[in-house]
Amino acid sequence: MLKKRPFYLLAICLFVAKGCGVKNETKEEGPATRPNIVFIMTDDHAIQALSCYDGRFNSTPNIDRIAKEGMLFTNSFVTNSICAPSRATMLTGKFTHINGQIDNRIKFDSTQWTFPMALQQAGYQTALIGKWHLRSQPMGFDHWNILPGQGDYYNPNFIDKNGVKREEGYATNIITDKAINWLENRNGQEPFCLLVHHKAPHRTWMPDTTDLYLYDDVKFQVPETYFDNYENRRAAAEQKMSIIEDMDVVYDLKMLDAEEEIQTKYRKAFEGQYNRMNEAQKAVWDKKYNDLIADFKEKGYTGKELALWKYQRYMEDYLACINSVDRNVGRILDYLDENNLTENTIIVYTSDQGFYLGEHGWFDKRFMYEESFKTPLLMRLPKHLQSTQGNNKEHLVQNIDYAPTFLDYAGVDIPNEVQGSSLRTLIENEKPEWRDALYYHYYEFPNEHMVKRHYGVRTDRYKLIHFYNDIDEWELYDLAQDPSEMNNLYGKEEYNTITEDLKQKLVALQEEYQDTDRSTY
Ligand code: SGN
Ligand code: CA
Repeated sequence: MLKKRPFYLLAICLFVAKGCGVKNETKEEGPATRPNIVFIMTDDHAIQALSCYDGRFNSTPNIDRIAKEGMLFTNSFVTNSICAPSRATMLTGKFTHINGQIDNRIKFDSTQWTFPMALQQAGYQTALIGKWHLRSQPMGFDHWNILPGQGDYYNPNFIDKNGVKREEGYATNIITDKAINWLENRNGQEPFCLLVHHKAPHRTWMPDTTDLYLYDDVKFQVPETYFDNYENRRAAAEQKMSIIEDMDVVYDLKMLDAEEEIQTKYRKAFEGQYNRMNEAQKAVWDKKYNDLIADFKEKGYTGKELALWKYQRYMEDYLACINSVDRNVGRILDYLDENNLTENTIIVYTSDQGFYLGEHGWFDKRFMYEESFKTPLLMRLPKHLQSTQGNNKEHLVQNIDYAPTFLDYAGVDIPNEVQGSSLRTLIENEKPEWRDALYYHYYEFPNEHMVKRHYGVRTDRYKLIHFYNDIDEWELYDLAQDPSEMNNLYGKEEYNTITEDLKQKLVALQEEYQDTDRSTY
């Protein structure tokens, strides 16, 4: 267990005036107003699609600014790589078997303790805008305005305390407008915590009309593992998230031809999304896609050619959605600058998990392999809280750590049940005491994409995974030698000692995180 308490005692003394938003003074730091928090989260944003992590595909100058002026966490992970479980993990600082949200199908118990609730009780103004996806009514927020379920890209419905309302425009822009509007009209006396949670760049990757032509002339580098044959990896072989096999030409890749000659399984479903657009939006959209559709029909791709065409088409739309996110993050940063808020605001950018951009031939997430186990994490602190320890943080951090970090900086006590640790420990200590291994547990099987249930452990070098339920398969990877996780070493004699060590670590983590009820796995 990590030691995470020492400075809370001091913090509690400083903030005895809990609940009435009193400003505090400390001798070392001058006026120590409690910092505001702006927590921006996107949905399915792969670290491969952020230029501060990976320069291959796109440029995200506004998001990168958070890392440039703050910190980039290069080993940031989730506990359970799927939407609702990740959101519940962040809100509670607990693994999903503890907060109950083990998959997307369950309704979140929003009466349980969450960090927004704790901040609200401590006098923070709290707001949530955008995707929620937890089914229950949000609690702990003075203001909330959310998308129903996954939400729509064009002219989306929003729900608030008064009901449902359709709003004209593009989701990423509207969510940002609403966030800025809330900032503009908030009570300027107390600190605030604002959660800006985008739908983008979630499937079906519908770009804003202004971004449609962005990648027209770009040919994206196809990942080396695109034509993976999944040798020695049964769970990987049995998934249904392959770009080649499972990505729908109409639903995912927008080949909705007016002649209705392209008939696919999900054509009707995409028609529903297309028909949300108004006539003006449709006109701009059609101008772009009609040419592509005509070309696609004429070429009549099959086999490998089709597989490669699909990859390029997917990347174009996915990255165009991210361009809108980047532009809108820029708007928030500008607002904070222009209103003298930057110097007392913690800004965090993350995603609910990572994503596959063709690695192993996939889209989607769920697996404990690196692309979906990792998630972006960028954090900019007010100057007086910034570390002198350098920009990149390489420690193994996880989304259970966000809640305790926010509370720590806000000077609010962290309940013992919280399983994560405050990142402040990493930021302020040269040699922090920190975890040397991560635990992971994914449950949503059988369901869409058919990723088997699994749990595992990852150290800075090795990863051990156990797939269970309808199979019983172990996988072991040496990430230093095989970062793409193609070579399953489990069962090889020369790795027996390493395997045994990892199994011990795994059991220790299951005990530490109280995931020992074997009847559930
Ligand atoms: C939807 C998507 C899936 C995706 C899940 C979970 N299909 O069901 O591709 O894996 O959401 O995503 S779609 O046809 O509705 O686009 S999550 O981010 O919400 O967990
Ligand atoms: Ca997601």
